[in-house]
Amino acid sequence: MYSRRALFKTGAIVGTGFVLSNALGRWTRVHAQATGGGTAILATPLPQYVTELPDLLASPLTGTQLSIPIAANSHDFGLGLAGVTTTPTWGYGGATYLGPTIVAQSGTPINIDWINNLTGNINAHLLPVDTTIHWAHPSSGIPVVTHLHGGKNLSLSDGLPDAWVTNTGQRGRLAQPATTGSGNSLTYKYPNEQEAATIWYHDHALGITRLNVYAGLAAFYIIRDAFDTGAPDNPLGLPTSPYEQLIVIQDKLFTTIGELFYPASNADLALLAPNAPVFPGNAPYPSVLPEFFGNTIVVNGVAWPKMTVEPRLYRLRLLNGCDTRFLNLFFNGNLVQMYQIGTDQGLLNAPVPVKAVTIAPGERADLLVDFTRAVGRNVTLQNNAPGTFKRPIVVDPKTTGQIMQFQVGATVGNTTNNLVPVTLRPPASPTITIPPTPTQPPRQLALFEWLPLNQNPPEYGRLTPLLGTVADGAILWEGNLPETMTFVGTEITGGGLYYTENPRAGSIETWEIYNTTVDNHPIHLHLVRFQILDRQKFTATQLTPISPLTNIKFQGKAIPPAPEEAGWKDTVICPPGQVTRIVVKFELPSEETTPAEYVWHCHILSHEDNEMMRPFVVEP
Ligand SMILES: [Cu+2]
Repeated sequence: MYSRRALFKTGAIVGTGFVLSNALGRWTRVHAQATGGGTAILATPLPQYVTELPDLLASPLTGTQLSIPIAANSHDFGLGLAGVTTTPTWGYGGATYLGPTIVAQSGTPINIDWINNLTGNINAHLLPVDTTIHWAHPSSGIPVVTHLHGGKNLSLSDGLPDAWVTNTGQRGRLAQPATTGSGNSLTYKYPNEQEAATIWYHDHALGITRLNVYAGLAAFYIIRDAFDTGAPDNPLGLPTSPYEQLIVIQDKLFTTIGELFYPASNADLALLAPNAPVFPGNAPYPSVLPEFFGNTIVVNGVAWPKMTVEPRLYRLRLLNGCDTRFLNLFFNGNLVQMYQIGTDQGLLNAPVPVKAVTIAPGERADLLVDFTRAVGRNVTLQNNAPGTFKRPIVVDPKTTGQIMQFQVGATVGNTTNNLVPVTLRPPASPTITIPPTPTQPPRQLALFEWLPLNQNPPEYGRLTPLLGTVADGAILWEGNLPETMTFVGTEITGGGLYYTENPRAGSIETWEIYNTTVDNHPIHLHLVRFQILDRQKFTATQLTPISPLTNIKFQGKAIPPAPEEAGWKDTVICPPGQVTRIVVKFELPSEETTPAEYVWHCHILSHEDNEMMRPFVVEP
């Protein structure tokens, strides 16, 4: 392990007081008002419930030797704009947007060649790229790297942010050596040594993930096993295709000519919400945002789709693929009954009846949805989560409050697997017991947000979200690189502290994540699955908002997860002012050797791109 050195040079606190991140003006999404000279943002609403939901399980990739190019394309989002047929996009494997669903079998490895066919330099990106933040900084080409989110991955095949590759053959410091002629690909092996689960693959290139994903680089990876087989005779009695559907929900902004729009300046934001600047006057153009919220809901690549269903039981496997927007999903009335059957990393012990389902960016919810009583009706899946719950982001009931519509027919074509199972963990399948017993003392970590005054590379005083530890305070992502960031009276540097989290292979640790910010943050750990132990309010003393936490006092009881959250997870919502405790077993794939490097980070893409990420290393 690297030596632990004091990070902080705490100087005099300047100014008249602390600038609290919640005192910042945050932008509020309102209906767009196109102004002269700027790019016109599409005013909503667009036509809704016209285009049928694409079936992402209709033609999955099932091979074990795959070659998946990443390329520019054009896609019909079903915007219904006069004169607009398609939108410039990116996709995996020839898809016009998103990518082919990969169906893997537990225990059967898959090899994938990820080929970067994105031509041109960074100014050829579909979206404006902020090159002033800590990012991949190739000297040519567009960097991409594919991470299998939820995969028990080999470190060199994990898709770490520094493992990017460009079409011109440039490679990040953690990328594999070039294996193909032009060197524009990464050859990854996925052991699939894990239970059936709804996992997904998406771009993870350093400092540009939010834009690459927004352009289209995300898709499902479904792991099947002996229980959740995906076949009609599966021993769990779960509905199967076409009664099983994969649903990825994203929010977007479009211009009036149907192009994707991603704000990058105060002027851009003024198009959306006048008088809501978020950047200091000296911010560069383009600039990373504190958060991104769109006004158009896109499901499986279609704006507000419909799905024609039968009055029977369906399995809907949901993914929040938004940059920042949390989702709290529900049906009005009581004609439709929902049961949560699985979380990020697999099935619960038994179905849990739910009225609503909350998923943060990166999280998945596996549901059974019974349309039997809605025969002949149109029922709409709705959302009422206000931004990240703590932000003044208003949900418009007509736009971001609507997800998609299910148009329920009169007759059932097939009654197979039409009953909600009693158990999802038959005797042969290990049940989930909470919590597993830790073998190590708790690891105390913390989430921070503050305004750096300057940074090398420059940060221009923009709000910066950071990870760190209770004892050290905030630490830069890749803390041993020659970077510093000066906050009000406080400079933090790497100081050789490349990583602070060094679990031993096979150990079981409790991670206590203290959230000192005003935001909910969905925290994701690569490699592992974990369980939520509990959450508890706390107070602590800090010299500055990025300083170490002392004098921690807990308030009230520790609250265990609700039954529908008490399954295997890889991403957990950490509420502000609370410690979120998770229990993690650091189990490596059988072929992996130590030390093996991974990362943990916030899954708000605008946060992970702007420093809210840290390496962790599994040691012998
Ligand atoms: Cu965050």
